[in-house]
Amino acid sequence: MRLDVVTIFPEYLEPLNVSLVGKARARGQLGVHIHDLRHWTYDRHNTVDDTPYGGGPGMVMKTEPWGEALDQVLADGYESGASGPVLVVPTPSGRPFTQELAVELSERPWLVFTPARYEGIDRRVVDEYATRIPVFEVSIGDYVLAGGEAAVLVITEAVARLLPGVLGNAESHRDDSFAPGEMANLLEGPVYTKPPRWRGRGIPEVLLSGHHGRIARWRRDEAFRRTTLNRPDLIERCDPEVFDRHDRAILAELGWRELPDGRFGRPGRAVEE
Ligand code: JCK
Repeated sequence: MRLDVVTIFPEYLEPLNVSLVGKARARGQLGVHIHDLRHWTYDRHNTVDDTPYGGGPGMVMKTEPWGEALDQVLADGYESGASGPVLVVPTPSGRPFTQELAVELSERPWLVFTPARYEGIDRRVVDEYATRIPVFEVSIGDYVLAGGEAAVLVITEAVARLLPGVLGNAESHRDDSFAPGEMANLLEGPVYTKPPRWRGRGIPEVLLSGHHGRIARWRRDEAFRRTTLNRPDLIERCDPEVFDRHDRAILAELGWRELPDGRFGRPGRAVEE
């Protein structure tokens, strides 16, 4: 996989040299190319921003540097044998970045990221490249960042760990929470390792029991407890087919009830209709 990143803060992308992404690069599974957007400015002040049409606060990134940068990045990539580029544009108004989208991006051979600053990029840039290649405008969450670079690091890490051979063990992400698929999307329960006693705190007895069936059941119960507490939306969204008898008993115990449509909800909370 090839990654290109065009940014006014190349040093912000330094973390791509370490850890998981760095290892994928070292193995030759990933080629990362960072570009300074100001390289494609020609005035004395290397200007990349200007005032917004229509007025309002802040500045907007200009079309010309982005256009020249992306034309050259795409031309150089094709020149060196890459193909099938997609443009990934972090923006607070993008579609949510999910594990499903991480999987989709991990199947692409070439990702070009355009992390912006200020109030974002002149709309015409995205519209122009969308006529040539697939464009994904994505948001990593419902909070406001100062720019798109941190989003590129987040997306890149989520994508890189899905590349074959990047995680030592191919099974490691099979039952990730949020993984698309038929399994219930539950949060993980707690995990423990040695020592068996730490500051007076032990390990849940069942984990030392050697009863694999009981351990699996306990883990699933803990996952339910945590999910109901932290992410009730995941339970509500679940296809109830995935709940077995014991799941249903636990949900009932935790105050959840089967709704007329078969999904689960909690009485006293707003439900559609
Ligand atoms: C890219 C510039 C800063 C700040 C206008 C937005 C109401 C516009 C992101 N999950 C995410 N949060 N923020 C970003 C993100 C922020 C960016 C850029 C991504 C480029 N900024 C900025 C404020 C505004 N407000 C909400 C109005 C841009 C992602 N991915």
